[in-house]
Amino acid sequence: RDQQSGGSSANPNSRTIEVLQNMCDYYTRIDDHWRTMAYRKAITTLRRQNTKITTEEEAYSLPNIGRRLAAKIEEIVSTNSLRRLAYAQDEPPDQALATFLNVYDVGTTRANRWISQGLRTLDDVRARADELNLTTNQRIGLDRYDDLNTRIPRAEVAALGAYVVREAVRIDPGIELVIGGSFRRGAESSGDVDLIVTKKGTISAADLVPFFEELLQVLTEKGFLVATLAALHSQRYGKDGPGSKWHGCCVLPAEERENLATKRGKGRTHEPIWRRMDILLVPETEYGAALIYFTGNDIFNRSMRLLASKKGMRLNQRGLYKEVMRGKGRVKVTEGELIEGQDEKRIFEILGVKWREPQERWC
Ligand code: DCP
Ligand code: MG
Ligand code: MN
Repeated sequence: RDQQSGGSSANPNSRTIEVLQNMCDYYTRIDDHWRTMAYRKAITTLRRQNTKITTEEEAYSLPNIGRRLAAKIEEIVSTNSLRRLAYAQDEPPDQALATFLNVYDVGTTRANRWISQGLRTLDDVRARADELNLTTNQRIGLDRYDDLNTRIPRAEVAALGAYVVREAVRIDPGIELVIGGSFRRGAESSGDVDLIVTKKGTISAADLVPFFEELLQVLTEKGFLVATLAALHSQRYGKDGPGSKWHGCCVLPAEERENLATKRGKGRTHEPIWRRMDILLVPETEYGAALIYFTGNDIFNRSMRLLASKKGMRLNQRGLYKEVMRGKGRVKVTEGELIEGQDEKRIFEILGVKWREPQERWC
């Protein structure tokens, strides 16, 4: 048709489209999905016009163009540019963005919204906390910002893990607990403590729930657990996803902090530092796959999963499966048959990957 054969430069709105596209690229960059979509739709609409759209009213009468975008179109046509764009192409203040992204439970959309609202520091956010509709977790993230952004020395990760082990075996001597994450990979310091909880004879995460609920209660009573950020969701027990995962914060008891400080040759310890802890409940049957997943790192995991899929298999935190059969339209026909879940080394073997010690899994 005309539009195709004429090429894009023949479109009477090509300059407008070009400016809008720059805006759209900018909003894509800052993860503003809502504006990205609005701009994309407006661009599509403009591409379909055979006449040049010059006024706000004209633009507004077209499908998928709102008031504000219509006004911008008029501005582009009359000035050959857009004031907003000059601002947009200045990247948002990097420092503020980085700071906000380090608040627990704050993602790029929220961080960028705060920036567009003129907020630049944590104190700006705190001052307007009431109007910002913060989640409970974001409040914790703000209140404990320094704590939660302080790395945990390896010895403290070990001490925090040992504390949980002590209480866990008191409840159930059959429980096994491993510290995963960067600690298992040998890191000198970690961002959080990742714990894998399992027990011989269990076949579902649900088997561990009664024990775990008791453990949480004890650890909370003792003042070790100080916040829950994400609890288990019973309807998702045993399913893929966060169903068997608990996220929260803990602190090392004063006594043990003294011990650590003495070992490091430092004097008295001050206030306790809140530490992030993630706990994964894993039945014995999924232990190997969970170990791989929770040891990471994330890039290593991605490459293992990619490799599995290239070999017609699927790897997730629960096991290694035969790839699902897909019928017409890529509809799943079967869930895929479990090949191996329990044994970490076997999963490497079946995938044809030379065994890598956790310390060798940095990517
Ligand atoms: N993981 C993953 N993909 C993600 C997040 C996590 O595969 N998007 C896996 C690999 C990680 C493990 O979970 O190693 C634990 O996640 P953490 O975020 O705790 O990351 P690390 O323990 O590796 O590092 P840190 O020291 O920052 O906690
Ligand atoms: Mg970790
Ligand atoms: Mn973690």
